[in-house]
Amino acid sequence: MREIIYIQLGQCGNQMGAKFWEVIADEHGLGSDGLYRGESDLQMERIHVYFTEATAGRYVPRCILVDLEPGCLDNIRSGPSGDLFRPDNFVFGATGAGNNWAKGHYTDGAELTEVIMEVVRKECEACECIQGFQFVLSMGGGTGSGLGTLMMGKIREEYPDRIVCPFVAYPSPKVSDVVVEPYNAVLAGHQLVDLSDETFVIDNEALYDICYRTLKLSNPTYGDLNHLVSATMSGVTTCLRFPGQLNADLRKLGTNLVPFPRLHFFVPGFSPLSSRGVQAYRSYSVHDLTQQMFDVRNLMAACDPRRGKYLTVATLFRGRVSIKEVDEEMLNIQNKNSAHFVEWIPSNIKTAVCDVPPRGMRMAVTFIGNNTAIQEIFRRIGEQYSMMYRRKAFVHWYTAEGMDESEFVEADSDLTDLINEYQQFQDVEH
Ligand SMILES: Nc1nc2c(ncn2[C@@H]2O[C@H](COP(=O)(O)OP(=O)(O)OP(=O)(O)O)[C@@H](O)[C@H]2O)c(=O)[nH]1
Ligand SMILES: [Mg+2]
Repeated sequence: MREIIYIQLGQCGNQMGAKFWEVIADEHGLGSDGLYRGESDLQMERIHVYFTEATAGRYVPRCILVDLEPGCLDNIRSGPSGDLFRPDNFVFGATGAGNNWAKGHYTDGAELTEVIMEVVRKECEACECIQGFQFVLSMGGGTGSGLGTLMMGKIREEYPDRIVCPFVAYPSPKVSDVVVEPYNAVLAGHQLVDLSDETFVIDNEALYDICYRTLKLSNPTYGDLNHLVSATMSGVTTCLRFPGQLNADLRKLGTNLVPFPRLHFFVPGFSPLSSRGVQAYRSYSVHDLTQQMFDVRNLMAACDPRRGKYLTVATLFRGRVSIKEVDEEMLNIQNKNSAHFVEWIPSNIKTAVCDVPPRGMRMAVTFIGNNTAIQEIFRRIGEQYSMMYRRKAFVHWYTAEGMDESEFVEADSDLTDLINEYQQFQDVEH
């Protein structure tokens, strides 16, 4: 068995994570009490990747819920899937990190790491052979980004050969108006370059635009944004959770998608898009889905792949689709857009098919792209960062937590290097 341990931190991490667990528990036939009521062997075959079998046929998410304040975890506990989680796996502090990365990383958060590691160890002891750790967090707050990246470092030390795979939400002024978010995002991003093997970049700017423009929601809530996130997260983990060959574990996914160790920031996408509580009324063909998934409007990160090049791509069709048709459509789209795929990695698009569609849909497709255009997100945040840092605005909040000011400079220059590396591979001809 190849188990995954899942750690969700901070408000955003816990809200997105809770939604993910609701969706996948349902996909695997589990009720909110963790009991199996499903109808297909496919649901059970690899259930151990994400769930531990407890007593009396109950399945429990292998999930650790962390926050530096209790409010969000209280909501989850009393919410629709609150009973699903193991009560011992809720780890929380009293006061929050106040949107300060240094508080999460160096002071208040650091005090909680041993407690969290104890829970991690207990989970690991109950596993046969863990494949890796997934993290879910926001880049813009203090807890998820600060304590989250600190925990990645601790996990790296204690489990050096396991895969670290975070899902991170980048901040957007369209969604949140906390002024220091670019600081937190750049400081955390610097850590991700080294500590993560495979990073899924979720971007609130893109989620907002999808809700506003495509789904016509004039005032999107976090519930609306997280509906898109949970559809995407359930999609990208399908290969890990259901039987199949391609990208069947985190290591294989990394081998196929990461051509250079630092360039491990993926743009996820999903099609068809639908809003919460509304099912897709249209029925889509494989052709429609293939066209849509490569469309910039279906990507969960605000960057335009037409301005960059795909290093690698993994796609996953779900539902009863004809594999022959999928192959033809994929070949077609590659031929038409060959200029957007680097020539020096032959067959850099991998496609898998899983028979089980998402709930309420006949078929759907998930997309994972490693595209050099991801640099647009780093540039956007980097510019906001530089404007403030030029005047050293708000820096004292960080140094007051014992953070050395040089870390601001290092983090920024590391991100500039990363941008340049993407650019360099974008420019390579052969
Ligand atoms: N997509 C999405 N983004 C969220 C959600 N909740 C918060 N965010 C974003 O996350 C950032 C704020 O981070 P939080 O996760 O609230 O912060 P935290 O990790 O709890 O840290 P502190 O509250 O500072 O201790 C902002 O960019 C918000 O827009 C959510 O449920 N979904
Ligand atoms: Mg918080």
